[in-house]
Amino acid sequence: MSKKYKILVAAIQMYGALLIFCTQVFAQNYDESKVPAYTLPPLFPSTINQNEKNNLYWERTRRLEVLGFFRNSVYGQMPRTYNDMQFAITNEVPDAMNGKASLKELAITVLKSGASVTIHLILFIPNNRKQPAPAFLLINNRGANNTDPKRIEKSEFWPAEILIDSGYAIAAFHVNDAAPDDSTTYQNGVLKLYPEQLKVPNGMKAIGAWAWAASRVLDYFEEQKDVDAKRVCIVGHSRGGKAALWAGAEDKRFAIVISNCSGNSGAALSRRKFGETVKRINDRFPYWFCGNYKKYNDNEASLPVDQHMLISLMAPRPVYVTSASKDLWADPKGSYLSLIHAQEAYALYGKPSALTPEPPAINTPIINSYLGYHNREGTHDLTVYDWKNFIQFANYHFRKP
Ligand code: GTR
Repeated sequence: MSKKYKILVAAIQMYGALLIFCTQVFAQNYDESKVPAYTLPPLFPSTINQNEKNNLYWERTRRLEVLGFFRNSVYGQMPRTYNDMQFAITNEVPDAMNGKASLKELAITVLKSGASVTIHLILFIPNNRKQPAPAFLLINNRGANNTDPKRIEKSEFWPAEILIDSGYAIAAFHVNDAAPDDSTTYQNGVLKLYPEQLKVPNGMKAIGAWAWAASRVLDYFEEQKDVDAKRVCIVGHSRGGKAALWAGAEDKRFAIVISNCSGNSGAALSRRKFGETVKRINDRFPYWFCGNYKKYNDNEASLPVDQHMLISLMAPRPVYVTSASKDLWADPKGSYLSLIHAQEAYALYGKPSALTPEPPAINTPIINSYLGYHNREGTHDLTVYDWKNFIQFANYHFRKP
């Protein structure tokens, strides 16, 4: 091949790659007037009698059906069997944070059929307490430096001191322990216990594994006396926020569910196709959701669910959703609309919501409500502003002064 010809081929290849990149980056819609007309799947099918639309029917029948749709079409199955689980304390500091907190670092190891997975937990518990402390558990999808147990590095992503000063225990584990956040290695975690999941189109993938791990931390909380396992708030940001919602849907023991900037396949309605879409997320992160989810690429209207139904699965437990004003990729309006449409499920339990028909102004949180929300000024992140509102929300629901 001549040199000139090689240069020409390379140039054509580069041009092609640039074209694909541009169509991907600029193809998404950020224009509200271009949101397509859509019909959301109803909470109850139209065949249901009016007098069956109650919380008993929801709880015993319809909720399970909706949960099944999410398992089969979006997040995959949530296997529950294992042979053994072991909790080993690997480090303990009774007078951390100038004596305000006790630090416990733990290895939670789950064993099944000769395979094992270990989730490392970092936990600070307030020392000034008369009873087991309510807690926040973060699914950490960013660097481990954000949850520094030595507190040399203090990150807004996990402002542990603020939580301790507010009377809460604060815990975190890293997603990579449960499923490395990588398309080639995500199997090297929880899925070692459940390799059969990799062979089926509705099998668990990374987000399912992260949610699974959050439940094992809750198993640990149920075994000890420092943290009140009945008052645990599960928190996640972005991809971690998607996992937090899925954990809350699968595991009713999470008392409060908090999704920060979770966007597409998290809190935002998929059918709006605003910002990130189902196709974009599946193309870029094929290992997050089950194989079947790819059937809905550019085909959201066929999904048996939309994300308001994921929020509905939490009812009657409190849910707090956030957006950031400049994070249009995660569709702030679509996230708020999910909450609005989930109100129907909360109404079945007589749980009021203080949501206004239109999204609230930037930096105007809705706290005193079973469905809470704020749209923070700024970009895609988890900040002290967000955490302070989570604390207010938990204080309100746990009736703390
Ligand atoms: C983006 C992805 C989002 C969100 C985000 C994050 O690249 O498109 O769905 O999960 O990453 O986790 O920060």
